[in-house]
Amino acid sequence: MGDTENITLQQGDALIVVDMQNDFLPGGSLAVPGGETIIPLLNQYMAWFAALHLPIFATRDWHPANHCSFLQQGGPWPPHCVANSSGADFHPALAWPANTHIISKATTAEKDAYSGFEDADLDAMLWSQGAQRLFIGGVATEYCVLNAVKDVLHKAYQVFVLEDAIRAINLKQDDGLQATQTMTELGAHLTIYRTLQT
Ligand code: VGL
Ligand code: ZN
Repeated sequence: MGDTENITLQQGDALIVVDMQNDFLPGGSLAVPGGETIIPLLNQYMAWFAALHLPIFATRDWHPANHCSFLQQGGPWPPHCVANSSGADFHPALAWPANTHIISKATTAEKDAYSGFEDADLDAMLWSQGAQRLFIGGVATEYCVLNAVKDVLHKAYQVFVLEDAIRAINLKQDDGLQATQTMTELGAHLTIYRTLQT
């Protein structure tokens, strides 16, 4: 499990919740098994960051109906998260604090983007909020979470992966575990709710 030292939340910390949309959750077209089980804990993380006036960002996959990652266009995935469809909506059980910033990604047909940083918006917003340490949870561990973590490490943020609030698709059995290992090898810290403090 995660690093055992406690982490004190402070100014400059930001929370990023990755792709908690209906299509990525059980019942959706590209469901992450057990993805809905992390919702209560994500709500707790969000409430805590909001209470400390720390910024919260939600990324969402937001594809046109003819997106290049869809099977009919020769891509690897069934259609998912088509902009303005119910599958693209955030799961209704998520309790977003009032000023959550929403970042849409992979919004054009020709280009896929597993990370909310490829379209630059998220980086600019984090920068303007003075963010230095990013706490990242959501789905899917080995796609969007992994790629978001890689991107932010390149940009010299410190990264804390919320190990108890991520879930993997696991097309291959160990994809999620391997992604978690890769993230730590690249310099991300693993953390769990219990180790955070104020
Ligand atoms: C994702 C597959 C396709 C993700 C997005 O958010 O992890 N996975 N598009
Ligand atoms: Zn997608």
